[in-house]
Amino acid sequence: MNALSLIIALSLVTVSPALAQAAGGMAGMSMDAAPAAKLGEGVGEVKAVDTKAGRITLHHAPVAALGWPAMTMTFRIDPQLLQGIKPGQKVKFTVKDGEAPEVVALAPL
Ligand SMILES: [Cu+2]
Repeated sequence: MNALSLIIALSLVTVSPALAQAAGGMAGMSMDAAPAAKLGEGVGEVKAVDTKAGRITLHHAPVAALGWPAMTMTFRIDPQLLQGIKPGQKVKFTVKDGEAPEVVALAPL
């Protein structure tokens, strides 16, 4: 290998990661333009259900994916998910974060 081909080989090695980073940055920008709703999974105890209003109050354990500590809070929920759900039950749930967080999946433990 002569000196010129060594330089070409080295520059290929160093350019490739830079191209990969540029592609990653562009993907990140498109995410910012249309942010996806953040989902988190948790477990908790049902404190209250309001089928008419489509609300559930849960005392939930920390939700790591959303950075939430343990707390009691009321969520929006599709009333269909509340069938058979009663206060005192332990449940696992998936919540969609936002201005009014919504439980989008719910199952007894
Ligand atoms: Cu909470």
